Amino acid sequence: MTFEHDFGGFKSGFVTLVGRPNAGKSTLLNAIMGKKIAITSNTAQTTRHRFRAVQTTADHQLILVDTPGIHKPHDALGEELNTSALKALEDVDVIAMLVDSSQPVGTGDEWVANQLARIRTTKVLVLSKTDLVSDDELIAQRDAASKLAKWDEVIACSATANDNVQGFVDTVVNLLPEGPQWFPADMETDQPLEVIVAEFIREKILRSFRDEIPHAIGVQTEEMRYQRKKDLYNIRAIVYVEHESQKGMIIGKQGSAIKRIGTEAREDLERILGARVFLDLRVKVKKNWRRDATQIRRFGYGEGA
Ligand SMILES: Nc1nc2c(ncn2[C@@H]2O[C@H](COP(=O)(O)OP(=O)(O)OP(=O)(O)O)[C@@H](O)[C@H]2O)c(=O)[nH]1
Ligand SMILES: [Mg+2]
Repeated sequence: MTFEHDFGGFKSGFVTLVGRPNAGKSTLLNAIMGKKIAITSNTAQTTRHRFRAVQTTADHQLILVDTPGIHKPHDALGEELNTSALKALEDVDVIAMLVDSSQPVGTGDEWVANQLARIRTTKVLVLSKTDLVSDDELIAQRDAASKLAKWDEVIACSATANDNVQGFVDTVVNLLPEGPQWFPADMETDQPLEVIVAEFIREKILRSFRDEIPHAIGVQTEEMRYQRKKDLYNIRAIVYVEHESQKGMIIGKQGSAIKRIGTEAREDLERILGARVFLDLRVKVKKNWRRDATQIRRFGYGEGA
C-alpha cells in the first residue's frame, strides 16, 4: 500500500511467521513481545489459528502474524490449518520462514518453501533455535536452507536464549514501508479473551500428554463472567476429545489429571487477566470432530482472524 502522506519515518507493517510445525514460530513471537501471547509446545501443530501480535514503539509498529505449521495434511483439521497458514502469506509486507537449525533441512521445509515460491513478497530466512547447534553446524544449515528459496535476508536467532531476537526485529522493521499506526498502541493481540483462555487450557494438556491426545483435543470457552466486587473471573470451559478412552485419560484417576490441568491453567489465566479465576473445566466426547470442517471452525481452528 502506498500513501501520499509523510509518516515522518514511522515504519509499520505485517510480518508473517511461517514454517514447519515445531519450527519455533510462536516461541519467537513471544520472545519479541517479551511476554507469552502464543501457546507453545513440542507437539507438532500446537498453533491452530492465525492471529496477530502487535509491537508498537516510538518509531515502528510491527504486526506479527503467527500461523499453524504447514505440513502434509492427514485430516480435515490438517487441511484447515494449512489453508489458514497459506492465507497469511497474502497481503503482508514480509514473510519470515523459520527453519529449525537443529533439524536436517528436508521435504517438510521444501514443501513450505514451494508455497512461497510463487509469492513476490519480501522473504526472510530465519534459522531458529541456534542455541542447539555449534557454529559449524549453523553454517552448514545456513547453506542448506539458503537453497530453499530466493531470500532477501538471512538471519539466525534463538528465542529461548534471547540471542539475536532484536536482530530479527531490526531486520524486518528495516524492510517495512513507512506507514500509519494500524492498531492502538496498547493492543498486543487480536485474539479475543475467550480464545486466549481456551488456548492456554489446551497448552497445559499438550504439555502433559503424548501421542494422539494432543491432536484429539479441542477446547472451547463456554462462559466467562467477571465479578467486579470479588475481582474474580468465573470461567467455564469444555475439553472435547474424540473417544471415551481419551476422556478417561484426561480426567485421570479420581480426577487427578484434569485437576492438575485446571490448576496450571488457572495460574496462567490469573497472570494474564490480572484477577482471580474460578475455572470450571469439563470433558466431553465429540466423535471424530477432526474430520468435521464445521466443528473445526466452531472451535475457531483454521481460518482465524
Ligand atoms: N532450544 C530451543 N528450543 C526452542 C526455541 N524456540 C522454540 N523452541 C522449542 O521448540 C518447540 C516448538 O516451539 P513452538 O514455538 O511451539 O513452535 P511452532 O513453530 O509455533 O509450532 P506449531 O505451532 O506447531 O507450528 C517448543 O518446545 C519450544 O520450546 C529456541 O530458540 N531454542
Ligand atoms: Mg505455533
